[in-house]
Amino acid sequence: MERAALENQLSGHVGATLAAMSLFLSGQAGSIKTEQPFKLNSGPVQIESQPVQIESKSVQFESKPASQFKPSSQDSDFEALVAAIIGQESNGRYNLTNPDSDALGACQIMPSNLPSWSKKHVGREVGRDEFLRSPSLQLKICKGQLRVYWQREAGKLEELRVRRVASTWYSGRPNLWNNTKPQYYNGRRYPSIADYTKSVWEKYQKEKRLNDLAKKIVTYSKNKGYKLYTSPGEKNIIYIEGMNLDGSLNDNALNSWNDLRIVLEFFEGSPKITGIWEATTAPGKYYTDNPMNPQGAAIIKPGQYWAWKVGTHGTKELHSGLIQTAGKVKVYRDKDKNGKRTGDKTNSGFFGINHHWGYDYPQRDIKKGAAGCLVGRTRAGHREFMKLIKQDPRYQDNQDFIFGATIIPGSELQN
Ligand SMILES: [Ca+2]
Ligand SMILES: [Ca+2]
Repeated sequence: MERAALENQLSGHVGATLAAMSLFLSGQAGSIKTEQPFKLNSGPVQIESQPVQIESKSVQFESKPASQFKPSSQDSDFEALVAAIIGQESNGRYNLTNPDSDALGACQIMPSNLPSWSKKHVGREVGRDEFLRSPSLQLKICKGQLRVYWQREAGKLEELRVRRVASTWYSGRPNLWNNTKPQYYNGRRYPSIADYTKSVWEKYQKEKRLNDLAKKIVTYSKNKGYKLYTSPGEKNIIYIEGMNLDGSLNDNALNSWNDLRIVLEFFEGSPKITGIWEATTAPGKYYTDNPMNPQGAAIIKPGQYWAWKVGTHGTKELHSGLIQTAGKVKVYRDKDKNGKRTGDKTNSGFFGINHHWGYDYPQRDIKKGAAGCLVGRTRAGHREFMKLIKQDPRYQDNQDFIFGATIIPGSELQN
């Protein structure tokens, strides 16, 4: 029934994914003088609205149960640095080349460094074309070299360490990490070193917050007896209620896109958030006040359900979504129209509780964008979500694959 409610009003704002939130700050002309010729090592900053790309999808990992995952914090800090550099340099585009410098790949390595760095980190010289074709080679070489710089800065305060490594990556010189002089290459302006290292530091912190959130989801799921799939490429779909994109809690008020839609995957046994978007698990005010069902608007009960297949959602603005055709879900009926579950009756069944998009409605107004479904705010974000989950090998093997989703109250996750 609720699916009929998702008639679409067009409007509004372009969505902000987490990636888009960390837009690079452009540089201000500064007064510090660079004493040696500037050795630009990297390409332009790529700004795209995409889920955070953390690791190459083409790297093959062994699958391990979540319970065996115990990384040292040291390693996870280094992994966050690598992800931050890749995010800064290319936003995860392994085939990228820079038109000014010919910097190569996801980490934007200079071609002049490739022979020696590849020999050092993979034991042989790797050519330009092979390098660009192989994300796993790129990662080995990039991580090998970054680890040299990372270890060189060991013992420094975290921010200084990260920014000195970033400065070395960008300019060849750690001491210039706070240099605000604008940089040029082939007449084109690039960020100052200070802006570059600041942006890498911000990405690094965001990466660590997401990794912390991923670990909390794993711990919570284990405690609840929820299933998480850990084999390569398998996607776990999670909704967290009352949580912002930076992992902080909000008041989960009625009629705001104040929940998260997350895709969580495992790499080498380690949980990673590979997609995160604004969402709602609750109906907006319109359908709370004007429910499709006389017993009240549906608010899905937190839990884990196996209920969805890929299909088409909507009546006017048809789009690919996850459609509740494969299993029952339990919902509260918000008969008292207060947007809260407390005291409401529950029922279980097929209610058309689909995963669809929210027509780019403003962050603080759900309008008619949600009537009880699991809704990602923006069209673009929803397309990214669908593209990502369709890469799940189980779906690739079987288009009738049944997707699960777990709905978690954010306040429980933080405990
Ligand atoms: Ca909410
Ligand atoms: Ca209620």
